Amino acid sequence: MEAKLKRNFVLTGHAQSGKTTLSESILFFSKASSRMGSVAEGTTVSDYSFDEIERKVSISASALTFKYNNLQIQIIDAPGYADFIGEVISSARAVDAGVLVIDAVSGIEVGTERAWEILEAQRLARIIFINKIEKEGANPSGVLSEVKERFSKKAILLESLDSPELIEAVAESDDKLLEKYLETGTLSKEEVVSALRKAVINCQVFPVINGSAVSHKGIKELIDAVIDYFPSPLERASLKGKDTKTNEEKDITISEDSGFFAFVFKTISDPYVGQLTMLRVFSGKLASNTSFYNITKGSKERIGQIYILHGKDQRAIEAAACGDIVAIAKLKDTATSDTLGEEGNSIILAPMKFPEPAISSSVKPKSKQDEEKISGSLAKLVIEDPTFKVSRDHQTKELIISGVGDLHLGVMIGRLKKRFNVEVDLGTPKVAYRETIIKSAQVQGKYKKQSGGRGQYGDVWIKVEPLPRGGDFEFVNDIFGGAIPRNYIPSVEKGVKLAMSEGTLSGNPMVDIKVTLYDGSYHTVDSSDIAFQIAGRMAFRKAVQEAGIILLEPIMEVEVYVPDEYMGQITGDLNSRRGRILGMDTKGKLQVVKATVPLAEMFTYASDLRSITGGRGSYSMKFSTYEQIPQKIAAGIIAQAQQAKKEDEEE
Ligand SMILES: Nc1nc2c(ncn2[C@@H]2O[C@H](COP(=O)(O)OP(=O)(O)O)[C@@H](O)[C@H]2O)c(=O)[nH]1
Ligand SMILES: [Mg+2]
Repeated sequence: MEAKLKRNFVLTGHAQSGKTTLSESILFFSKASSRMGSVAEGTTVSDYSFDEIERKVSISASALTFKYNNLQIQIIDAPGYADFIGEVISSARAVDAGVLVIDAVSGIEVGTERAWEILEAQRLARIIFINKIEKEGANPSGVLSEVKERFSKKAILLESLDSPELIEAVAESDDKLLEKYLETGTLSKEEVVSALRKAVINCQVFPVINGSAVSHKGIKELIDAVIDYFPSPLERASLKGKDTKTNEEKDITISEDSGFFAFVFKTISDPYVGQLTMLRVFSGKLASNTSFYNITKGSKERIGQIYILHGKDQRAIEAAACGDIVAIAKLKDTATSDTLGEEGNSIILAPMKFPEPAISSSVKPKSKQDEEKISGSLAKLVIEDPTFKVSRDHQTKELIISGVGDLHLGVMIGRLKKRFNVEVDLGTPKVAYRETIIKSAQVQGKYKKQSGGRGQYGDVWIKVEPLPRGGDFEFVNDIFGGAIPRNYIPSVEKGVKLAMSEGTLSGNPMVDIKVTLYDGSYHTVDSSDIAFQIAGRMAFRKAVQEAGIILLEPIMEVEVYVPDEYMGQITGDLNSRRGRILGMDTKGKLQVVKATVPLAEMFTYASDLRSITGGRGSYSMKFSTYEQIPQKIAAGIIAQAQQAKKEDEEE
């Protein structure tokens, strides 16, 4: 199928706004399904996995593919809960546009904002669907005003093409049209449609549609708008990549006839075929049973059958073409965030950035059999979910799992049991503290053992520098003139990474550090991979000591909804939790307090809020950033960690 006949978009928004139900309604309307499934009954095409059916919420993004009026439409239905935000981040990298679903009763919620930000970051064309308009208390016009105020004045109700507001907005996006409009006072229908299409693609107008997924209102309008105004894969926002040879930014050519170019946005596991790698083809074509070049890894990989997905159904296709979102089974070397193409191409797309896990918990296998299987099973879960991490506490030797929130960890434990038959006891969740540095330092790390027999020799000079929050880790090789042979550079990086994961002050991993390897020396006989790993680790440990270490803690963005009379108590309570009040707002009959609060202070919030408000308050929470822990509290955490370490050594 020609790329101009394809449309794809992500369905995104706050949890419970009706995205999955809307996807069912779209499938039903376009005759891709003969009956409409329901989330409550666990019969939707999109929420097909056992955990989604059990919990009645979307957990993983799933792809839906169908034909409508000779067009191929692909939808990714993304989950709305903050704990699964990683799915929205990756879905946004697979599509050309987004439909933002907002509940007409609740209006803009935390998840709505986050979804908007993610779509904005990829400059994706957007349609806003205000859902549940048939429900009591629905206020679509109020929601629209809120959208205009908080997101964009260019959010415009798509009621009729003669609405003066729409015509004006469209005219403003094009000088020639504006001139004609000012002169004649009108524009033809064709002019409005084609200019609106351009404006939507350029994010100058965001059409708004009112509707109801359960009573099939606004569904035809939505599908028509997707076809008329969303970009085809050839018209999407331009894509920029980095040339790995020159480090220059380059535009990606998007066309059906140029070389194959794709991005791996997700890896999922299927009970029958095993690991499925999901990719978006941006350019060119890839046939089944051939091979591609993994540009990120610099290696060629053979492939078998390519599939196009529709919920849990996999349809074998001969080839994946420009614009398609497809899956390939059992790839060996290809991972999420890799860029794929043809040999000789050196341009890669930026890897995805996911939130650091904010919450950790120890896991203890229940039986001997569980113990044998746990590491392998956890490793598989990590491959599928870039926001899920597994580590070992260096002091207690316990296995630690970390994730975005407690719901996230709960889902992972459920998967361990159901998919791998591994049962564990979960410890009390703990805050995932991090360490970082405050200034830069340059040091030498030298590992030398040259007394009799074959020796060991590795010598490196590195510079460490603080990165902004969320910067994670960067390793720069600045070696000139072969001071260290090329093959030992990855060894140094490995040693540095190991030291980073061990932490220094409190045993928590270090983050947001740039390490530049700029000098060193080697010995033709005694140098080895291991020697350079040790030297890298030594250098890093020394460098961070000189660079000043601080402790970081996760800070959450919290929204509390309460009746007016509790406002005083609620803000007082948030203050006592080291919270910072950002603002207050009214939503229907409720007051909304927005604040940032350290996660460490929020563990008992659900029950505390219940007792303050007699069950009338509710709240939502999402990870915001890591910030430095106040000195006094940090001192306590460090003392505790060192005590634990001491006890451990005495044992
Ligand atoms: N009244 C009403 N309820 C809806 C509508 N769309 C979805 N719902 C309900 O809202 C809840 C959440 O729906 P779901 O599709 O799972 O939302 P998602 O989390 O955004 O995918 C379910 O109970 C749906 O039945 C609608 O148009 N009107
Ligand atoms: Mg859903």
